[in-house]
Amino acid sequence: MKLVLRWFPYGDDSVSLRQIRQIPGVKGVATFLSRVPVGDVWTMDEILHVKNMINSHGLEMEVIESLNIHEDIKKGLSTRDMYIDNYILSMKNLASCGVKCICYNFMPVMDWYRSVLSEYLPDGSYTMAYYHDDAVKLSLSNITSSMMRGSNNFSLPGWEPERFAQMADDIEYYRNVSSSEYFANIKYFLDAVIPVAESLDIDFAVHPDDPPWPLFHLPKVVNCKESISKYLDLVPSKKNGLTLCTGSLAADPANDVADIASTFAAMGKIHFVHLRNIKHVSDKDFYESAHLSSCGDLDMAKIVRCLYENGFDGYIRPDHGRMIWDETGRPGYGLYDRALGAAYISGLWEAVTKNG
Ligand code: CS2
Ligand code: MN
Repeated sequence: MKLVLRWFPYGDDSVSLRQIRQIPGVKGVATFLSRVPVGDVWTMDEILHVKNMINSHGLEMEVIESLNIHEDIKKGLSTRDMYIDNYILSMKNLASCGVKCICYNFMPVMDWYRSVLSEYLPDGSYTMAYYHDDAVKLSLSNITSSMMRGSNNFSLPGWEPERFAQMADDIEYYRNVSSSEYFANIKYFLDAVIPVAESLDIDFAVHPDDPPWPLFHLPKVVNCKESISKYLDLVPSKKNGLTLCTGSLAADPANDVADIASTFAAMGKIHFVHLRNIKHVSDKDFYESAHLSSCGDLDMAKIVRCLYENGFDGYIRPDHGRMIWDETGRPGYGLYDRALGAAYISGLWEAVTKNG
């Protein structure tokens, strides 16, 4: 297991590489080239620029989160072949720079969504939360403006303001796309990229839908054990794997995350883990708690044990943290609570490896 932290380059992070280097146990960062427009090739120059910066702080750049997929690929438009060619070139360049794992998602139009980006908790911290009734009654423009307002002037992955103009049309477009058509578009993409991942020895790790139920009637892709299997079976290969995001999957109380961890780790299909905890206030309402089992609904020790006992040997990162100790920054991505999460994960891992 290798512990990493998510980090955003180009000055778009309140947390520095120097600070990350000082978190015990953290070996590297998961990062991405946010200034390359989605669909363009990640050139060697640009990758090396970021990699050298990371390496010069004694950290590794073995995980990319995310190499995002152009909407034309998701929609299955005729332009998709060009974007897939670009994607493959980016993969090749990343592999030559030592990248071993690519996290991505296939969610249409938007990445994750929370209805509250800064909710006050009784212990005086602030966290992100999701209230389903609010989420479904808001218009898209209410949602985009609340994401903008809550962003603290940092880019929120998947919610880059330049995408807002297109979002309404895209949502309309998907009204006529069935789930099976959408999965055919996924398969078309995976058929092209997985053989390349095999030849480059790069692990490909799809991130689950977050939240795991439809908003704006958009197709859902990876939101439960069955849909994970369906996705991974589209192109059977060790390289076609999963980012096990515990908080995303656990938002649906029907999902048994420990069982999902055991099942797919045993198949060698979990390449990357986002280990975070959430606390439900009702079936579809929750807030993001501190990482400890005692703070949320997830049995984090059990999940770690399931991963370990089933041979998991990939990357783990703490996921969203709360804002504590008066820190300000990108929602979910401050230093302190994620550092506590990292220390906790290291402790769980040491315990399980030493005690079996
Ligand atoms: C992340 C996702 O912040 C988050 O919620 O887990 O944005 C994740 O990076 C993407 O879905 C992966 O493509
Ligand atoms: Mn995640």
